[in-house]
Amino acid sequence: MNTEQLAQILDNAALNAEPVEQLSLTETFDIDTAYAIQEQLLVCRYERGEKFVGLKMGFTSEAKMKQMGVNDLIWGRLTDKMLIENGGQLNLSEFCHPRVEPEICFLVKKDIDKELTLEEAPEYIDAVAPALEVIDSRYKNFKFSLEDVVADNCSSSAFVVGEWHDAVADLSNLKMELIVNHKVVEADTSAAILGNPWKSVCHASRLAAKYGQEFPAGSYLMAGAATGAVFLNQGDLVKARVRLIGEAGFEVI
Ligand code: OOG
Ligand code: MG
Repeated sequence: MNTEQLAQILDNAALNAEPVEQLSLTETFDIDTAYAIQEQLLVCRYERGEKFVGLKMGFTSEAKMKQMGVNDLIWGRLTDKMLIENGGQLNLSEFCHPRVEPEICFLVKKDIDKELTLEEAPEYIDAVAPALEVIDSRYKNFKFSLEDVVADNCSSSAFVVGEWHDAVADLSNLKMELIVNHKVVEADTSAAILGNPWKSVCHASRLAAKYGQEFPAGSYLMAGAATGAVFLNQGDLVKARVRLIGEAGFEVI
């Protein structure tokens, strides 16, 4: 099958909220082909009127790599349809088997068109916010190879961003908690994200440049989860709490 056909399978799985077999069980494809499938998958969304709003990094923490059995950084694209307003609702029936994880989100201040160093990164970022990412693998049993998950837009499905704060703060060691129904279910510090979430901005800039993805002012960057992800259930009240920068949350209906 060609990349368009493979993307179509994943797009249908997302639209129908019905997971499919891993592509890698029947197809052999490398990581660059996986990114080509991802790009094609986004074309399907853009054709339905969705708009690109940013990037997300994945497997930036040991906890996530261990949980999912993979060992490399990945990146995906976010659209306006994936954004749930802070305090809003997520409709469980629109997802296959969603999980949630606590993150930090950056807001891009000026177009990023090259690989940024850690020193340059703050110049390109306007603000940071606590955030939650909802990941929903389109593969049965949430099981995939690195190529599979990249083709599936890195399980991107929804995200929530809290209040923006000046991006001046040292983000390298902030306590991060995932709270479900008023109970802390996962916790770590922001150091779990590559030792320092600002490094996520550098990697995102490198990968966007490498794959020719525009990364304009006003884009979001989800830096990657600090902890493992947990499955969502109907009625859950979910919150991310990040020291100094506050909370973001939603309700599962
Ligand atoms: C892939 C997405 C990983 C993160 O923050 O590490 C990710 C997955 O776990 O399904 O978003
Ligand atoms: Mg994530």
